[in-house]
Amino acid sequence: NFIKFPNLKVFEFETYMTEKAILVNNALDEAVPLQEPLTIHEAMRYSLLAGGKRVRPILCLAACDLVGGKSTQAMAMASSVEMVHTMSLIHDDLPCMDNDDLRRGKPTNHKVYGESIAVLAGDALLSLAFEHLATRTIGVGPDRVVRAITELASAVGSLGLVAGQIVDISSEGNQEVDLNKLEYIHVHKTAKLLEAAVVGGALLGGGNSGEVERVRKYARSIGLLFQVVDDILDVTKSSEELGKTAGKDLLTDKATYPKLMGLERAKEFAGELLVKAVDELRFFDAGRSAPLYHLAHYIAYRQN
Ligand code: GRG
Repeated sequence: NFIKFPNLKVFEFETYMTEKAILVNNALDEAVPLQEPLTIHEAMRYSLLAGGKRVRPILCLAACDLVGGKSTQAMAMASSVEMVHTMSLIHDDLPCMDNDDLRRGKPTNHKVYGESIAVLAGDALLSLAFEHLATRTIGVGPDRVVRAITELASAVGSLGLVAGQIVDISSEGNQEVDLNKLEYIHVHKTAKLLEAAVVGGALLGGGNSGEVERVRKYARSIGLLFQVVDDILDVTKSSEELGKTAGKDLLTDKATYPKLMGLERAKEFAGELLVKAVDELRFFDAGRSAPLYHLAHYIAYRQN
């Protein structure tokens, strides 16, 4: 629980995560009240409040704190990023995409509400995310709010999440996926939104352009790290479950880091990305950067 940071201050990471997750959950609960038309708001709340690690909103709040801002300044952005993340999960689970029955340990949105409502719940969350960021951000000038909106929009659109998803879909069953293409998919599907969360938090917290660009680099490394670790967990978890040396990753067509570079090299690559990310933090006050330092380690060493 207690990890020492260079200035010898003790930072209690689990408490930090729990406290921030509670703040985020309360903000999300308030942002999407149960109102008429009931079914759509129920469906939006079902997926939004279904748990989840809340990594993106917590990164957003931590980046705001890093540059000396108050958490309240970035709370609307933190909620908006989680709304976008949740809508992408709802749509990703649809029969026309991954056709998944379970998400966050519960039946997927379309399994409970049907496909039409699941599509609309995703659309409504995406729209609300931008309205919420534009109208509910407090204590920040309009120029910075517009820049945060721009970061989020570009992370989501046809050069962001959507780009990653389309390249992923069109690569299915394709044996030719190489490391460059795999990196493209992960950067767009995963890293872009993490980047928007961190950069948005720093912008709304009052960070200067040097600080914002440093946290952008930090975010790019942890975004890719998140996915490399996901791929490694896919192999190691399923190996444990199957009691075999090769996990499900090695049995399917899907391109992953362990498959393309070998498990050991993938672990080394994850280590390199972690070092690269935390290196960007040495320019900041050690106390203030402790949350982002520990979040990078959490992403690297998480078990789910
Ligand atoms: C954004 C307009 C728009 C459309 C969506 C479906 C789609 C296009 C994109 C798919 C994006 C996707 C599902 C990426 C995977 C991201 C990812 C790593 C999910 C898992 O994140 P965690 O582990 O999950 O943070 P929890 O449940 O903890 O939040």
